[in-house]
Amino acid sequence: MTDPSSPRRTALFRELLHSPELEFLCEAHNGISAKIAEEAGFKALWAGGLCMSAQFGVRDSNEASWTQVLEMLEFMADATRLPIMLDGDTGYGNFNNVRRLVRKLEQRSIAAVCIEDKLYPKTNSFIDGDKQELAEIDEFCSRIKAGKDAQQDDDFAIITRVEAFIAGWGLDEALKRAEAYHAAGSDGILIHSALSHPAEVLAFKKEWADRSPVVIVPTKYYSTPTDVFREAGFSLAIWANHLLRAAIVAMRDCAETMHREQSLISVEDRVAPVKEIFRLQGASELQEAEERYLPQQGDEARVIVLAASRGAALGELTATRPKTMVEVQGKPLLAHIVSAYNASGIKRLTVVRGYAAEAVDLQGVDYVDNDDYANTSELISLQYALDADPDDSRDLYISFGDVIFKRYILDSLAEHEEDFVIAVDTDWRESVNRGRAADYVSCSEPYSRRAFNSRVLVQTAGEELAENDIHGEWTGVMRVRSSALPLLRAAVSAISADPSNRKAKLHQLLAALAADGNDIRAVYTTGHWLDVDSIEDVVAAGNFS
Ligand code: SPV
Ligand code: MG
Repeated sequence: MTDPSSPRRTALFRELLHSPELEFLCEAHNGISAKIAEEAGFKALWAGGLCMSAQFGVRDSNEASWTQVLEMLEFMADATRLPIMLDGDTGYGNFNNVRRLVRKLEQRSIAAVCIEDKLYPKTNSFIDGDKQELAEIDEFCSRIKAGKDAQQDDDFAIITRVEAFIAGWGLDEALKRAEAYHAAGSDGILIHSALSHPAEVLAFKKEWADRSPVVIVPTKYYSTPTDVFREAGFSLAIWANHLLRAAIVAMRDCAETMHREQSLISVEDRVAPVKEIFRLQGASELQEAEERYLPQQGDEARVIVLAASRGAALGELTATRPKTMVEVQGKPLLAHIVSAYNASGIKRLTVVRGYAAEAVDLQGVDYVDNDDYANTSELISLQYALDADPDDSRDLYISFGDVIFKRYILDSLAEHEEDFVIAVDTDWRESVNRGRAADYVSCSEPYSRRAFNSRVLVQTAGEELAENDIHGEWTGVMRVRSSALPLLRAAVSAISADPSNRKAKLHQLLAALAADGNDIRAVYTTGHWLDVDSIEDVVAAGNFS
């Protein structure tokens, strides 16, 4: 959106055009080059046809459509506050195309357009210029008149480019044309020359005097001292293609070096730091906007991972490290757990360590130590973590340090609104058959296709439930709404207050919460998680995918 406090770009451009000083326009061909030219101090930009088409990788022969050019201009206008003059080639057609072009340029805050007296499709003036056909004077004047009639903003400028010298005609033809264009309403004349000295443009300026501002493009007569242009009284000089030419040299050098050396070592210091790209893009503004518009960190969930136990059944594997650091598929269980949460966008994890705490050293997570791990169990570890962080502003996930799971389990817990949500595996019989300790749950209804859609609540939980009452096995992943965290803290404290509960497990907490009438939503899943209690489990985890 245009900042109403900033001056209109059309007015700025008109000021430059009529300023008594020689002013300069720098070529730009996309958003970032426009920004770079602005930061260098230029007061206006030239969106040149040569460079705009070249950056698309096509020829300066109207191969890029005018709407493709328009789209790029929009990026350029957004990237800077500078007035931009479009090199509008021949106006992309006749009077009708010019008036539509002018309307579209004004809609995109472009300050001026330059049109040249040739025919569509045009050819660059430096390619066989003397073979190029000029437009009929009257027909070209109709383009100028239609463009001027179309503009809504009185300050929008139409500069007309006289190609008489380029096409091999002399000064008289140039002057005749300039006179006609001036009479048709042109705001200034761009007099172009392909000579390596400024004789043609100086001769024109001398005769033209100050009938209207005169613009030059000294690409070919670059060695002329700028004071010569000043003294002659030119209005604007356009450095028409130099940013692109600079970029070509730099890009080629970089590409060739990387290809040759198969390494970045020698290019790193010769290229802009990535941070510089961010700055030019205005990345910091987006960060500020995110703070203003997006829910803040406080809304993001956090995780407590209970990882204090050794897992003695794993024998040698846990001689010097706890179960959570046993490796499966090349990394510790804990790293799998952290990855699953991170992949769901949850970055704040607190890991409760106990046995061989020093061996639990993953980066990027916080640690709380349960030094009494030998005499306590899951519930007391949870209490340590809750006590260490009184912040109840985010939802909480509780996870066992020896349970790995597919990320979708987290996503399915997040879908439900209840204060407590747990994932319950319907494939529980295997655990019963193998006689292993598991957190069984009894629910308001067993798993069925119908239960998939209904609100299944946990009625109780325990390791010793009667087989008839079991509907599933808790996977060890639980979600607690932030609003229910005070309730969770109270339930944990109530259980731990009884010294006989030092070894309480979390199924006891689930049972107590359910018994108190709290809704614990059970989300049925089948498989896709694994707890590691034995050597066979470690082997099975190797195939977990
Ligand atoms: C351009 O920059 O596209 C121009 C100037 O029109 S010139 O290439 O010299 O024709
Ligand atoms: Mg051009």
